[in-house]
Amino acid sequence: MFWDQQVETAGRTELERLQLHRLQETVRRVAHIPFYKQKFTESGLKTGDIRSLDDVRRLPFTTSADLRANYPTGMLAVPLDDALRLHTSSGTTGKPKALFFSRKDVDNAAELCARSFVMTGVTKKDVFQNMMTYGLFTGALVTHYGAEKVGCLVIPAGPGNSERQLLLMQDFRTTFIHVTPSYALYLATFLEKHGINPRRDLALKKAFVGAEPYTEQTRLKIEQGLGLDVYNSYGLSEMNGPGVAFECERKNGMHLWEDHFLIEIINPKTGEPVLDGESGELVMTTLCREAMPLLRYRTRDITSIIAEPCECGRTHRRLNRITGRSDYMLIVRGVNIYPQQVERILMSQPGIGSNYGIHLQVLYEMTGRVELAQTGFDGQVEHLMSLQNHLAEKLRAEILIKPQVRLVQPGTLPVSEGKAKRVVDNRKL
Ligand code: DLL
Repeated sequence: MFWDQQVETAGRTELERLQLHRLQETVRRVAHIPFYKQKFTESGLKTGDIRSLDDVRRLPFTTSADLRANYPTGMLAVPLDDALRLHTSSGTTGKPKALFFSRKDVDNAAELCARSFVMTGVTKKDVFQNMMTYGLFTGALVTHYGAEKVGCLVIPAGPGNSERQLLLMQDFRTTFIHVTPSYALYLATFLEKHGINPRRDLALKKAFVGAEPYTEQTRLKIEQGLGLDVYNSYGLSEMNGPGVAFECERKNGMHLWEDHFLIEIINPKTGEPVLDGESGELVMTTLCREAMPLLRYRTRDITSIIAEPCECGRTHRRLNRITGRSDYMLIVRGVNIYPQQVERILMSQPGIGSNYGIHLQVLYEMTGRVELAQTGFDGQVEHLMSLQNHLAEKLRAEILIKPQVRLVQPGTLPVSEGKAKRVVDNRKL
């Protein structure tokens, strides 16, 4: 199923020609923004110097620190009057990033979400319960308008309040949801606790899951717990929010909409491109954004490109699952660890629930608090001890250091409504 078959299946040559044209336009559009003007002057770059897609490497990088430094309106490419919507992205420290959308940007963002939904078989007959947070966060509004474009009935539920979610899903026969992995797992446990068998009692068919990294094991756990198909949904506020890259029906990598974004994968340390298929940091240049175009934005997300054509017929290349952020990597006893490595082990272990946290208190110690599954504890302390040990050993094999593992009762670790905070790092480094 296609929303815009011509664009989604355009030949590579045609797609690249369009990209170059849009890149040249974008460079012209940003040239008067003081931040870019100064960068161009420093490197001696003239707007006419971009003659091929490879010339993108002559353009300066943009970082989230640059967006913060130019807060609130320093990166605007249009008069404020032409901005229609503001979103922000808060990140971990300091000022938020202000992200402006023109009327066309709002429409394009919805268009890409419509494409993304339809490629998994969504039609206007579907009922969409949006469990992302409504507000300054892009996660809910952007997909809301995308699903309305398709003609779905949209229920702007937001996250949390699982009793109400259940009621809405039952009464309005919700067929698909958009949700964070952490809330999806929580919801699955909630349904189990309330004796709801989703396949029998609900009409759910699909969940678009994103806004946070998660593993293939977590996908399976959500699919089993909610009785539906999970499709990976990737995006970032700087690039419209959700709808940047989504999975098609094959569930094998996310098609990144290359008519709207030019992508590079670089070595985060050197800034140089990595070889095709190798893992590195995703860098993106907007090709259609009017209000706030960005050149070579450093996403910090670690992934790789799947260059092989997809069986679905779409020509837009796929991204592999995000395996971590270059700035979320933990270093414990000199070993580099991504939280996803821990998650992969935990989620494939029988008896283990859905919630966990990683705590770093003192320099050389890592503690994992892990919830048991509802049926995970048979009352025998020795079984608990042996499961703790078993997990610690499995983790050691993966991350090369042996953490302390503490198993806790199901439902006792904090659940966040927005993005989950899995890692608490209180080390004084
Ligand atoms: O999270 C936009 C979004 C909302 C995407 C809903 C998908 C669904 P930000 O708050 O700016 O925007 O955070 C963007 O979240 O750089 C990734 O690190 C992470 N992220 C988003 N989607 C995924 C995903 C939204 N599917 C940051 N897998 C990104 C892994 C993801 N990480």
